[in-house]
Amino acid sequence: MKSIQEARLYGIVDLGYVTAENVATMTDQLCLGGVDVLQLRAKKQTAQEIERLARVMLPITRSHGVPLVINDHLQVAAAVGSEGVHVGQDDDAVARARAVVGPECFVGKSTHSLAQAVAAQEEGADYIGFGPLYATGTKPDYVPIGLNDITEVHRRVTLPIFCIGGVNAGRLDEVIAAGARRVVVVSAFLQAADVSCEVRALKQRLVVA
Ligand code: TZP
Ligand code: MG
Repeated sequence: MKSIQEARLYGIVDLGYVTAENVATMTDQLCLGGVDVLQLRAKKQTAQEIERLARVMLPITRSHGVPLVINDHLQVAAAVGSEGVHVGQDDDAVARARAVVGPECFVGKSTHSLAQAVAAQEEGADYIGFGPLYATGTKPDYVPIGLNDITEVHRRVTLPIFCIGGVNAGRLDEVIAAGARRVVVVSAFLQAADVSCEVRALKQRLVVA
């Protein structure tokens, strides 16, 4: 199983783009392409349905050695024994998440500013998401933070930092040039004509960077 510390490319199976019927195929394609970690993000589904989908994904992610992260739902993460759980600024605190999911499960946190990134590290998160860098339909209500703080966040935060929000193949070079070492890609992968090909191509450019 890959660790979150060594991960560079983070994919998300977001039910805003993927139907429940396609979750297994999409999971397999993303893992085949080479994502290092994969999240299940389902904003409109019930906890029961999310647990069902997580149980569909887990045998696939595990067969590829890819850790599965459950977004928002601590109880689901605990019930299925996922490798990770992810909380946002308005969700449970990291300590609360850890109390529910146990010591084996890593905890990630979304951050939208330098101050939030530093606070997440102090709170004890295992990794952070940092963004949205660009405006994105996947998280439409957020003001993009741009690329200017990427270098500084890497100075102040020693945790793995996954830059997120509007990242795609066309923007990867400028995101890396701004100081990013790890990225999350959602819609650009889920909407690709050939998902595993898109992942593989982007991963190659990230790994050498
Ligand atoms: N958090 C910050 S931006 C974002 C999340 C979940 C969405 C990223 O999706 P995309 O499609 O890669 O812009
Ligand atoms: Mg959340």
